[in-house]
Amino acid sequence: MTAYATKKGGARPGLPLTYLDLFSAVDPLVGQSNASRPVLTVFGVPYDGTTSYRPGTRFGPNAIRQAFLNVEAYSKPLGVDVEKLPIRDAGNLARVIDPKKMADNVSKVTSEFYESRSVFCMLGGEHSLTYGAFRNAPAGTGFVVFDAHFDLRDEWEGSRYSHACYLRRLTEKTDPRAVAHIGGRAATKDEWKLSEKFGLVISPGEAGTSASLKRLAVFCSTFKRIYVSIDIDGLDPAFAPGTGTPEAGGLSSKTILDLLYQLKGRKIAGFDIMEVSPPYDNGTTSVAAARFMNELAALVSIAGS
Ligand SMILES: [Mn+2]
Repeated sequence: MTAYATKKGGARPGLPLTYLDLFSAVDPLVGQSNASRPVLTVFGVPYDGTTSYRPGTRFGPNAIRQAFLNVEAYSKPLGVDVEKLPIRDAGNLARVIDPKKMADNVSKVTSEFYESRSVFCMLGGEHSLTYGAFRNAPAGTGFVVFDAHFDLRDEWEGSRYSHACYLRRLTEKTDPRAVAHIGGRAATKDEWKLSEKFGLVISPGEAGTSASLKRLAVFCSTFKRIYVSIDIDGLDPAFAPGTGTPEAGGLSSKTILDLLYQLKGRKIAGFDIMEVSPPYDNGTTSVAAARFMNELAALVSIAGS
C-alpha cells in the first residue's frame, strides 16, 4: 500500500486536528498536496461522448486513481519515490455534451498550466480531449503518442471532433513533424499516407528494440519539452482489455515502459492517459495506466518543468 500517506486529509486550516482528520482518507484522489508549486497536478475528464464502439471511458479517471493507490510508488529504474512527491489532484472537470466544447474547456485549463510552467496529468476519458490539452502547448514542445490508431480521420460519425479525428485537428494547428507515433496498427489507407508526415513512426514490431529506443531518444532531444499522450489501446488487448476500441497486435506494457524511460532528463510539459474503459477491464488495464502515471510523475520530478 503506497499512496495513502500522501492523500490524508490532515488538519483543516484554523481548526484543531481531530482523529477523523487523522484517520480518514479522501479516496480515490491521487494526492492532496497544497504546495504552492506541486511537482504535478492531476485532473480527470470523465467524457466519452464520441466513443465509436464500446463506451465507458468516462469511468476511467477514478479507476486509474484507485489502481494508482495500490501500485508500488517507488520507481527502481528512475530512483524516485513518487509517494514523497507533492502531487495535487484537482478532481474531475465538469462534463459538457459537445466534444468541441469539452476539448475547449480542457484547452482553457491546460493553457493556464502552460503559462505557469506547471506540469499536469490528464486522466481520460476519450482521446478527443487531447486535442484540447496539447493545442496550446508552448512552441518547441514535441508530441509523443502511444496509440493503436492514428486518429487522422477528417470526420467520424458526423463530428470533426471525434476521438478518431483528434490528431488530424492537432496537426492542422501544429507541425506534424513534432509528432512521434508509437504502436500504430489500425488505420485507413489515407491515414497511413498522412502518417508519413510525422517526425517519427515506430511500429509495434519495432517498438522496444534498441534501435527504436535510440530513435525516440534522438527525436526527444530536438525539443525543449515533450508532451506524452498514452492511449491505452496502444497496448495489446492482452495487456489492456479495458478499452473502447481494442486492436490485436499491440505493445506490451514493458515495451511502453522501456520507451518512456528514454525521456529521462527531458522536460515534460504535460501528459495524459486516455481511453481506459473500466466496464471492459479485468483490472489489468487500470493497473497498467497507473504504472505509466507513476513512472511519468517520476520523470517529471527528475527534469522539472
Ligand atoms: Mn486508440
